[in-house]
Amino acid sequence: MSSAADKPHLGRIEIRALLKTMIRIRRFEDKCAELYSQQKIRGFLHLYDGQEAIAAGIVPLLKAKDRLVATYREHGHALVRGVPMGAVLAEMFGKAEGCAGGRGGSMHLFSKAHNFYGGNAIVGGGLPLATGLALADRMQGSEAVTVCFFGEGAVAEGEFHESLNLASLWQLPVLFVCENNGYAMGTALARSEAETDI
Ligand SMILES: Cc1ncc(C[n+]2csc(CCOP(=O)(O)OP(=O)(O)O)c2C)c(N)n1
Repeated sequence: MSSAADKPHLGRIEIRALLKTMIRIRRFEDKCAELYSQQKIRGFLHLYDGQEAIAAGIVPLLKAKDRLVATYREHGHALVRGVPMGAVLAEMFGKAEGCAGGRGGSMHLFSKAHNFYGGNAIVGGGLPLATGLALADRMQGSEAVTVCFFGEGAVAEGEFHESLNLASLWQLPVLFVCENNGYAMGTALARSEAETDI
């Protein structure tokens, strides 16, 4: 049970900054949707509408050395992490100036300079990647933390259980963030998961 005292107390400046970040993501997604319907962006395009608060709230808390792993719904995470908007958009167009050299597209944004490890199209695929990054940091004596965003659809994958087990067993510096939007793409939670209390 959480009480009012447990809730974070944000001032006007912090609240405005959070809202500004959320609106920046939404405006970007709106533009992507427009360009996609004009067939200027090709391939797949998964938007982050309605989930902006998650990236806006968590990503700014990371330090530069920390690492971020996301899913194919990752435009917002990349923007908040500081990947330049032009480099993200160029990636959608498959241009060499894109953050992944134009080879990844919407689902595979990547930026070593920002410790941004995707953009992963495989559901659950980011979890072992994040666990491995955290293990590498541990072995190298780094204090970096890896944050791994994933959808609740990944909970049905074996990789989810393997990754959380190892991360817990070895006490690895990885933070798993489940973005539960109630649907694994078009499949409602109760139709795909025996346990709906994610
Ligand atoms: C290993 C794997 N199995 C199946 C798919 C096909 N697939 C694409 S999205 C999706 C649902 C993912 O749901 P969730 O993780 O909750 O993400 P969201 O609904 O937010 O997109 C599936 C099954 C895939 N990309 N990878």
